[in-house]
Parts: sequence; C-alpha cells; structure tokens
Amino acid sequence: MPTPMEKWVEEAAALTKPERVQWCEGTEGEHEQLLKDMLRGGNSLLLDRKSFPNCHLHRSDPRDVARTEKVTFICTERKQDAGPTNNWMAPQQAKEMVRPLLEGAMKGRTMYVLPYIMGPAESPFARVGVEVTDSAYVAASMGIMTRMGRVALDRLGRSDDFVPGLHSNGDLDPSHRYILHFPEEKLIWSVGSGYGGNALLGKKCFALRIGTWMAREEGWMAEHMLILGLEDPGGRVTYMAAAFPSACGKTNLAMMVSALEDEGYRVWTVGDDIAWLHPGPDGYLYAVNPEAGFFGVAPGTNEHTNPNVIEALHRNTIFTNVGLTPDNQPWWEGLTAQPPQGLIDWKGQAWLPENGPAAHPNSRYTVPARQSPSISPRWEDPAGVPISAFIFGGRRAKLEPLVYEATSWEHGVYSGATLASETTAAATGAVGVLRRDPMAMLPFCGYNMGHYFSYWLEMGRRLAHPPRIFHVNWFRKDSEGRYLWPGYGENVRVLKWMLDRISGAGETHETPIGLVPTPAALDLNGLDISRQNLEALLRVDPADWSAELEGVKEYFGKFGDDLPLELHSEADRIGRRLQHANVATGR
Ligand code: SAT
Ligand code: MN
Repeated sequence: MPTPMEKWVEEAAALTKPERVQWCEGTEGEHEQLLKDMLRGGNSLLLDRKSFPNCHLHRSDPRDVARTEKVTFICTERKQDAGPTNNWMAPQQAKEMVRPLLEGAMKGRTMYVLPYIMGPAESPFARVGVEVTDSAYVAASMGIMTRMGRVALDRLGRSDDFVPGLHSNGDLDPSHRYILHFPEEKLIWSVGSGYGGNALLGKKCFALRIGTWMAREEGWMAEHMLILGLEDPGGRVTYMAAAFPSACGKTNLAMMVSALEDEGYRVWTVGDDIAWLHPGPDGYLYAVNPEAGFFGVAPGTNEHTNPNVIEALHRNTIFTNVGLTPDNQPWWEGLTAQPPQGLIDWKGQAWLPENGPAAHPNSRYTVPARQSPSISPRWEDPAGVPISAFIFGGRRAKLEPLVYEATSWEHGVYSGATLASETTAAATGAVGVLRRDPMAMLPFCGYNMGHYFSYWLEMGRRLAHPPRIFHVNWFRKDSEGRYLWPGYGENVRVLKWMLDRISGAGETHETPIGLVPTPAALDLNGLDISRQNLEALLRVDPADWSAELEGVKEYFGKFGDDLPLELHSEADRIGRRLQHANVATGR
C-alpha cells in the first residue's frame, strides 16, 4: 500500500507528466548531484573553488526576480475568510484555471520529490511538507533551507499530516504565473516562477500562509519574525523576536556583531525570517525557527553591515542574481567601496553602469544557518526559546521615533497592526512607496487579517507572561535626507534598553504614542552622535501623528466588522492623548 505522501506524489506526476521522478534522500552526494543538474540547466555556474568552495551562482529569468503578490492567491470557500488584504479565488475556480498550466508541465523534465521538515527535526513543533518541483535550483535550495529527505520521511511514516506543494517553473512567462494556497486542505500550487518565496514552498507559502491558518486552528502563532538572543555581561541570554517587512534588515539584525561587545553584550542568531511560537506550560511564548538556512538580500551586505554572514557565505552557498568578477567571485553593490574592473552583471552581460546595478537589488544568498559564527547554541532546541520581547519595525524616513514601548499588549497589537513601511525590491512593484504592512505580514497572512488581529489579542489574554512589545525605526532621516541613526551593530544599544525595560529598569518618557527612552537611558558609549540628532531621533510630533492617525482610521475602515473593537479603542485613546499634546504645544 502506498503511503498518503506517495499517493499524492503519484497524482502530481500523473498531472505534470515528468520524464522521471527522483525521490530525494538528503545525502551530501545527492546535494552535489542536484547542483550538477542545476549547472546543466545552463543558467548557473560554479564560483572560484579556492575562495568560494562549493559555491554557485544562479541567474534566474530576468522577468522572475522577486515575489509577485498580484498573482498570489488565498483560495478559501468563502471570500470573507481570505479577507480584504488577500487576493482571493474559490478553490475549484482556481484549480480549473491553473490546472491547464500544470498539465504536462514537466514533460521531458525530472520531477524532484522533496520531503522536508520545517522546524528542528526532533521538535514537537516541527511539521512535515513535501514539495515536488521540476527545478534543480529549487531542489538544491530547499536542501539548504529545510531539513530535507529521509529525516522527513522517517518523521512522517504513514501519516497524512503533511503539507503538499506542487511547483513547476512552467514556461516562466509572467502571464502564466500563479501562487495558490488552499488553506482548508493545506495544499500549495505554484507555477511560472522559479524564484524565492514563489518557489521554495516551505518558506512563505507553508511556514507563513498555510502556517498562520494551522496556528489559529491549533493555538500557536506563525510570524514573519527573526529570533535573536541578547547575552548580557552576566552571561544571561534574553530572546527577542522581530517583525520587519522583507528587505528591511532582519538578517542583519539577527546576525549582528554588537557594538557593545566590549561591555559584554552579544547577539546570538536563532532565525532570520520566520518564527513559529507556542505557548509553554509556564505561560511564556516559545519560538522555533522553522528554517535551516538564510535566504538573505545580498546588496548592502559587507564586512561592516554583517560580518557574520560574510564569513558564512564563503562556502556551500548559492548566490542568485548577483554580479560576477573576472576571477569568478560574486559581487554586489555595497560589498566593496569600488566595483572591480571587468564585472559581469546579474543577467550575464558585461556590466555597464548605465544599465543599472551589477547585482539585482533583490539578489540573494542561500546559506546553511549553521555556518554563521553567530548561530545560537539553542537554535535547534526542540522546545524553542522563551520570547521576552516582540519588536515591530518598518522603514520610515519621517515620523516614527527610533524606538518606543507599547503600554499594554493591546497597544502593542495596535502598533503592529498599523505598521507601515516604504516598499523595497523584495516584491515586484514600485520601490519607496509607503504602505501599511501589519506585523510585516501583509503578503503572508493566510486568512482574514481582521481575524488575525483578534487572534493576536486573544493570545495576549492566554499568556501569563506575554512578550513586551516595542516598535523601532532605524531609517529616520534628517531634512537633508541623511540617516539619523548609524544602524547595524549600533542597533544593540536599542536592544540593551529593551533588556533594561524587561528587567524593570530603563528610563522612559511618556508620549501619546508610547514610552520613548530618555536620551540618558540609551547607552551611547563610544558612539559619535550629536545631541541634536538624538533628539530628532526620539521626537514624537503630535501634529504629524494626528495626520498618521487619520491614515490609520482610513486603513482600519477596510476591515469593516472584522476589525476587533479593541483596535478602534486604541486609536481613540491615542487620538485623545494627541489632542491634549496638540493643545499643550499650542497647535
Ligand atoms: O522571496 S522571499 O519571500 O523568500 C524573501 C522575502 O521577500 O522575504
Ligand atoms: Mn521575509
């Protein structure tokens, strides 16, 4: 008797008609073979063996370089269950429309069967998925990003508790591209893209879109959050999880080399993108990183911004859409001050600056997490790590102070629900436009976001020790457009203040929007920052915030009756406080 997984794979093969089917075991030899298949595909090359052993460069189709949110759908029976922020199609309609694109899509190709685990293999919180794909690049990448192969089959046995994902590159024509999620049957179909979150189905499709649905059914949380441990001079480690929209520095924050290392503050990486969080018997929330690798943004990464990852990605790394130096090393904007002579650009052409950057702005590295010098000794702890703080952050040139603390769980949920950020190259579309991105989950919540806010509020009630909630903005600029805060390793100064708050210290100044540190409460030892810039960083302008509140209310209107009343009350409360402040400042 075939297992439920074997049965599903047979059906997928009957639909897509591959020439051959390869079940992946997850061995090292097999990983080498997948990389060779990738090289034979023609859009990949081996990098310099000496300086980058076992590293590859892959060039995706130039029309396929980022997640495509317009063609990403949540397919539920009722439209209301997908909510106002998701694209929706009824499941049957979606399948009828997309099935013809999958019929025979793997003719003449190999179908790789990738059984995988999201989460530490021994963890009770880990879950099994299976992806079938006709892309060797996807297969090799899934081998880095997940625990793939025999280990997943052994965990699953004959159970039907797995999330199937059918992926085909199709013809890569953007008009034939669909990323479909069927949360009611926990199924994923993806066709027409071989890139990132569109194609590595364990990541955004399973761990977040299907994951949020499962989490609500089962009483846990799936969030777009990095997980880090901050060690203090006494050797005690406090864990924090932080949500930022894609390409806003999650990987760099999670892997930071602390500017306060001499004082004994050190950052340990548990995860850089996704957190699965479960309430523990002690009333704390415990986080595991479902992934096994980092799929990080390359441009801007260098010895200063992320030395840990620079060290990590000198071996066993797949680079996607970066530039190439004449001696076969990867290169991207920001890696070195000056671009080397004789660069090849991400499309494989001699680089001409007038044609744009050498590396695509959303070019990436895919590297095993264990290779980072900052990897936490507890990153695969089956029980997870207890979370003391949630941090929300976006990219805001104006308005948002460097950091503030929410005054209650409800206020914290409000600050997450109203998160806004200037868009980046991680998704197709205009860059630098302000958009609301609640909890950095706008593209990743698999159900009605109004219900998701309610679920957050409910979790707070359920936890005896909910994490404190903070909001940060590393990206505030002065009137000349210069960043006010140096960021990167210096961000530890803000984390240290949070640590003080968690332990009951840390001076604050109460503002209408929350608790901002007093300038003296931040450890600025050894940092050259003017008093004026510091004040500008921490400023909460009541008039600007009143305008922001109008935008928030308009946004909330989108959710109608699905928006929990508590969030309206929070908005009203902040509105009243702003009014007082406006009166006080005479506006
Ligand atoms: O393309 S991914 O979704 O994997 C990366 C990101 O946008 O966060
Ligand atoms: Mn992400």
